[in-house]
Amino acid sequence: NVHVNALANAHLPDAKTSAFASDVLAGLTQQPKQLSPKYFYDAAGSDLFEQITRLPEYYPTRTELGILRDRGAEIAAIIPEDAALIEFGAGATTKVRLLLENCGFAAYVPVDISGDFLTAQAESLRHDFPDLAVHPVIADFTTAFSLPRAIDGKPKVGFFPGSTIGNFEPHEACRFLRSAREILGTGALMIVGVDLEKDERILHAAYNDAAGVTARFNLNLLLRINRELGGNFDLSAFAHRAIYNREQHRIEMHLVARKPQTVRLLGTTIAFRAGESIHTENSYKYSIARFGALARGSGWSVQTVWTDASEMFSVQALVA
Ligand code: AVI
Repeated sequence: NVHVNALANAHLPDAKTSAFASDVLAGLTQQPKQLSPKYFYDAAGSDLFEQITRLPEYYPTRTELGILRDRGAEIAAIIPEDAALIEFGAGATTKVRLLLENCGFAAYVPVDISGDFLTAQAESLRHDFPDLAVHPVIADFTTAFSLPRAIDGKPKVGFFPGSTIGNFEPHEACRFLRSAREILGTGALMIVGVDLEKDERILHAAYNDAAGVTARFNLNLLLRINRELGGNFDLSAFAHRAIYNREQHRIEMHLVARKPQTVRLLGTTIAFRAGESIHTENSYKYSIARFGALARGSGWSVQTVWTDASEMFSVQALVA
């Protein structure tokens, strides 16, 4: 029986691959063509994103870190005693370490879909914060999940840094904040990193870096499709384009066909006109007023907004 299953499985992609496959097929056969930015983050894409966060033009990561560092005491002052910190999505631990150092949390609950990543992260935090109870949860943080019983009765503080909320459509951001409100419960706090509207030239440079790392990050999506779904995209036939859409307050990333071409994947032929684009990402930029309205519409109210001196980025404390 085991043998038969192994054979059968050799021909069946796992559930993750098939969700990727059906999303890619649906996205590339609609007009205009689009792909979800959540698929950027395979191993190579996560590594390229790490490189982006260190680029001179990419201000968000270092600006947010500066706010968390400079306002550490003020943030600590609003955190109740014995609280549990619940991080939605677990990336590099740099930001959460700042909160843990400043605020004296009793427990830390990183929530992420990637179990391997969580285990490694939990290990290093347990080592560096021996008094902290670390309870990783493997789950898709955009949908409902249960918190570990071990933090029952503790005050809850959510953490969603990096302006990842800006990669959601506004209705998705609203749904996410509502779901977080349900999971964390009445009286909870939520600390969210939100990128702000600013001079378009700064935005343009941040997503069109001189070293071309963002272009590689964008094009890596086609490489991933080739590798995991047996596609035959010619990467040299697509160009990275990032533009600011003023009406929608968002950076849009596209991959633009340099010439007419067809691509085969998963038994389907996809035709591209010269100049036709695949829309791969939106990165919404908020005014403080517009984010406040979004938060209120999702069952939260804004308690405090911290920004850097140039008001490039904000860290906002929401209360349920
Ligand atoms: C992860 N996210 C907040 C990044 C952003 O700025 O929207 C992803 C990114 N895309 C291009 N550069 C960085």
